[in-house]
Amino acid sequence: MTVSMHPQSAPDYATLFTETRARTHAIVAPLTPEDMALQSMEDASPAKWHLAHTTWFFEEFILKPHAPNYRSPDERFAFLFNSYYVQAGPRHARDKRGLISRPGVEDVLAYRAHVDSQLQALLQSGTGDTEAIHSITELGCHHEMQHQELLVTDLLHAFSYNPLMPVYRAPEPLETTQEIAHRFTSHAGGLVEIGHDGDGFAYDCEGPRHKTYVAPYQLGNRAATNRDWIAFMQDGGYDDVTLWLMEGWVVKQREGWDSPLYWWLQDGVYWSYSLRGAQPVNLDAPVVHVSYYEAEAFARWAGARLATEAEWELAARDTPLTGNFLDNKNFRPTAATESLWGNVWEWTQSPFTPYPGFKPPEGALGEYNGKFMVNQMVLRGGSCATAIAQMRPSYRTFFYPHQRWQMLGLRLAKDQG
Ligand code: AVJ
Ligand code: FE
Repeated sequence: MTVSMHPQSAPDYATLFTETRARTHAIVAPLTPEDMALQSMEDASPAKWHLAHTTWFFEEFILKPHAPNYRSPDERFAFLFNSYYVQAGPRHARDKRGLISRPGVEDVLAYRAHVDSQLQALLQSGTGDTEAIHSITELGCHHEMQHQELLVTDLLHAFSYNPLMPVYRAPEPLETTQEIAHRFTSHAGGLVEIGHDGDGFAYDCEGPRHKTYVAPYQLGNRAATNRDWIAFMQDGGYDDVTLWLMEGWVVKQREGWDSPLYWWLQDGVYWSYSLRGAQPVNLDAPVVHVSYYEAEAFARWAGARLATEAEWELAARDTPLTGNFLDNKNFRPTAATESLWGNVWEWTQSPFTPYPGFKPPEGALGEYNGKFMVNQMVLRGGSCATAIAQMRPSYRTFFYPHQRWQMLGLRLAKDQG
């Protein structure tokens, strides 16, 4: 049976905008200006930059083209806060974002307030190309939600370099959790359709909806847990070349990986660092901060494989959308459940390539997803850093196979029979 997603009435764009912007502010509320300037690597950005870039997005793609007489508080911000849109003009070096001390946090917050009031006024006025204004407002809000997730993961990465191991949110007592036995559930597959069905918001890369053949398959009832991962480690998983893709083995050797990111061994017990501080690893929580290479080796060790994105999407359509998301404010995975959703993004074996018939939109916004369709892998399901409002069965995110700083985990799959 397929649970159809609630038919969407026209969203209230002003409310979506207000709520999305407010959630971003809530995430940075506990941070100091020094926290907000840190950039720990090229893949990660300072919190201050995320605040400004998401604001630039609304300014560049809505206010400049659609608000008569709009004036930016500083025309030079476009150079600093354009991420990668070549058609939107030149931009600052991505790996040097942490060197920008000015504008300071206060100036960036003033930039946000300016764009907030101008965009609200435009929405209230009901004038201009309202169809474009509404659809790009919605895109801008979903874009900002993606950056809320990046804010969380980039902050964790930056804090992880601090020997004091800062606590972003007070730790909770270790959960007493129960192990859920791992088992496989069977799925019929068949000639099916996947991709966005046109109802409600989706990114361009989620369509066109199209037919694909899925052989009968089995899917794990839960994500791989830290307990499972320690078994893999103790069985020599990180030292057994036969389990690894050649590329993965090279990266593992070079980086000296022998456990997930943010782990260490202390008096015979594995500990990890999260935004809740340093704590012993929760054995029943999904493993997180593993690369595609590690996830793929783990699956081979377990006598299984990673799911394809079609397999994942089919199963997700029958699963109610509940789980540990950003909205739950845990900022780390909690004990695995039998939901497919939340906690950790799950690596699939599917490359991030265009669906049949995909054409990126014209203009700079066509650079949003389409130009990244090589060498990255699709992940499904959302994580403890994802706003639940972003999730739907067709949602596909993507990362490079060596990356680990996002909330990345896995679920096992198998061929039927
Ligand atoms: C889809 C998560 C890979 O991190 O660059 C943010 C999200 N796109 N701004 C990324 C995104 C434009 C994107 N990922
Ligand atoms: Fe962005």
